[in-house]
Amino acid sequence: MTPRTISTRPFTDQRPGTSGLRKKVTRFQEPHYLENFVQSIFDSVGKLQGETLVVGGDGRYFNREAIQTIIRMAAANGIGHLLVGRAGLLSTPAASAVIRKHGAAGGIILSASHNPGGPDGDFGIKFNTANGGPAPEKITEAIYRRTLEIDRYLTLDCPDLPLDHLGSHRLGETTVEIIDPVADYAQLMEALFDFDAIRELLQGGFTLRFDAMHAVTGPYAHEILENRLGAPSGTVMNGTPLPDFGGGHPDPNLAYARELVELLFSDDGPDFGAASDGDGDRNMILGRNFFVTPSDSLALLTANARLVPGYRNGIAGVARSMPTSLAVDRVAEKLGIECYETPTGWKFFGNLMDAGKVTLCGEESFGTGSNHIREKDGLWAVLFWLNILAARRQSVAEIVRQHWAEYGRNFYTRHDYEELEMAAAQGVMQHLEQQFAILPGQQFGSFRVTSCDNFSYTDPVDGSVSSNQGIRILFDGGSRIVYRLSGTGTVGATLRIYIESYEPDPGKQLQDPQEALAPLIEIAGRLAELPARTGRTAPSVIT
Ligand code: VG1
Ligand code: CO
Repeated sequence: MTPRTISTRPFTDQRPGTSGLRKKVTRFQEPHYLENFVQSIFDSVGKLQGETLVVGGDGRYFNREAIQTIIRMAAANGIGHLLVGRAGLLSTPAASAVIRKHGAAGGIILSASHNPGGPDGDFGIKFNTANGGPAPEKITEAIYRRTLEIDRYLTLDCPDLPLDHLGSHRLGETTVEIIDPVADYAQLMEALFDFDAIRELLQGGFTLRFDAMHAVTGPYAHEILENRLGAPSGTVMNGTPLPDFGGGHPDPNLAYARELVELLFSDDGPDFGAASDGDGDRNMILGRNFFVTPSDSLALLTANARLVPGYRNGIAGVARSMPTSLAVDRVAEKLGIECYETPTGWKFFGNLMDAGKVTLCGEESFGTGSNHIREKDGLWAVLFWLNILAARRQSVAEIVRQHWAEYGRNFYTRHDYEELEMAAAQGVMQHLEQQFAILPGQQFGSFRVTSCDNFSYTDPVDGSVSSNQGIRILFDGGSRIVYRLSGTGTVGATLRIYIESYEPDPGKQLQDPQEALAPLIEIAGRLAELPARTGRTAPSVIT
């Protein structure tokens, strides 16, 4: 089998965003589009020849075709050993676990995460390095530069491989192994959590539902929650991965996981509910009649980590993305550990974990994880919660309220304005920056601005600098407004506004966040001149 060289020409829109390259499926289906990006990975990453590479995706439309293409190209490029998830499936956290366990040089993950799928939906591809984490900016920028000059790629002429059956195949010098996508991951979860205690909790009448949203976590949740932990069948909802996610939006939040939310907020709903996203790295945690904000969840996991076997010896430090609420900072302070503030996107946590500086990390966007892998991990967060619930035997609501009473509550909300015109969105950001000189000291109702900046991060491990990571306006008493433009959308621009205030008084902690934050929400809109600049009077999504 001799590799074939195909000539090609660059596409100019292949710069990876917050989490890989995301575009419409139709763009990826254009001749050479996927191939150019994959070859650019092989050309710029180096050291992959003869090595092991992991390949899998979230099962969305075009996943199988893309995997067959990548297998041929990987073989033509001299990759030694390919590990491919059966049916082309690997959740993002499972891919990270497999890379680490098998000492792979990296992995290619096909996913557009929570973005809708199907022929008119989105597709995505990202490269993870040998530590199992998303490639850092240095590498994604090198890949991008390569896409701008590429003039050929390598492939093989060979039939499609049977992805649905476990087994080993040989393509020239390359072996391709179709692996069970769940096994390594499930084993890792058993090593971290007290499965016996969770099993006992479930036997004692505690009820739960997990919504896989017809995305990749279905098989993982069936195996772990139902088979290994003994939850009754039916615990996992929407558990069959579908190429179009059943027409839904596989984003685990109050807006898109409606079915689950209604169940948890009904009269005789289950005690616990959770959902994950398209590629299995996000999580939403619900108690009966109770929603846990992701920022609070990170703080709670940190405060309760010693109840979990995998973290019994304590945690080295924590990290959160800049827009994530300051709730975890207060826990870190009490524990006497470091809390790092990074730009949005999991790739910024990798160095901190590799250097042993942090154990837990999280983002406000329903992402939580730890140094067990180098990606955020949806089911891991669910198991962490179940382990805490098994140890404390209190309801989710009780646990969270106690936490607020002890540490204070960070009221938090995110307002997204989707599909704005790029120029209008950039205009908002420029307008805000232009006010930096005059804002400090200004009074807005009862809020006084203390400082503002455009967040810039210097990685404490390798010294690399990432600037322009979001505008922060800080007020007296710990309130904040943060503005940033999304790096995962595929249509126009998405403006995210993150709003937060701190309430230490337990008597005032039970308000609805939208009400508690109403004055700040108003200030956020006024400062950004939203209606005039974007024509919008309300956000597209509130989380
Ligand atoms: C969003 C979230 C960010 C997350 C990223 C990838 O990015 O805000 O916190 O890391 O998605 O998550 P952005 O640039 O659109 O705000 V996933 O589950 O989509 O891989
Ligand atoms: Co995701």
